[in-house]
Amino acid sequence: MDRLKQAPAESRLDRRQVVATLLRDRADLLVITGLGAPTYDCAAAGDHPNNFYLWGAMGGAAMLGLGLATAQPGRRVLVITGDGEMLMGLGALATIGARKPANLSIVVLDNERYAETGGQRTHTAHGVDLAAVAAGCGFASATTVRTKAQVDTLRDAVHTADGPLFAAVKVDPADLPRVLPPRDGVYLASRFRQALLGEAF
Ligand SMILES: Cc1ncc(C[n+]2csc(CCOP(=O)(O)OP(=O)(O)O)c2C)c(N)n1
Ligand SMILES: [Mg+2]
Repeated sequence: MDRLKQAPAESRLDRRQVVATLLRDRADLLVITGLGAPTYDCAAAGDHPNNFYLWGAMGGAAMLGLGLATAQPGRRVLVITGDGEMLMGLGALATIGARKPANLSIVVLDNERYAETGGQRTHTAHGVDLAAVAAGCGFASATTVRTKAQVDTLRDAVHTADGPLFAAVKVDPADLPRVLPPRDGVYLASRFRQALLGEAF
């Protein structure tokens, strides 16, 4: 028996398809990505100046999203990150629950692994329920997503629903080919600021 066996294979979504769906017709959505595979997934869906990729700062993606959503209440902000990254900054969910930014969504691509560093099992492989944590922190919506239909619903909620919204999307743990967006942090920050604030920032 495969000791790494987790949920039935048919219930594990393709992370690249999930992200492509979430970013379909993205309009002026602002996107923060957690380091590693979630960054590659967003790059695979198409590099965009409204993407800010975290190449490090593990544990900081949700908090960066909170800061951005607070500074830009008129824009919708989506954080796409991994379960390992989210678990490292779990306290962010409490702060977001307390602040309740209506324009912020946190989507965790939950493969129950630290894929980037060799596939070690994370706490979610041992029963930790991230959506339950977010619900307990006071998120307006907190769900575990397992089907394509739920991903479609999530895409619309990210664009229209009152948040803060949280979703743990159960994805296949396959290690996919890397798609690397720009890696220069100064360039990425300047590009993002210019796209958001215009030439005069
Ligand atoms: C502070 C810190 N600790 C550890 C690492 C090494 N590291 C980089 S990505 C990663 C795993 C990320 O796992 P997850 O967020 O679940 O993404 P996945 O690759 O599984 O999609 C780790 C441990 C790091 N970059 N920074
Ligand atoms: Mg993971």
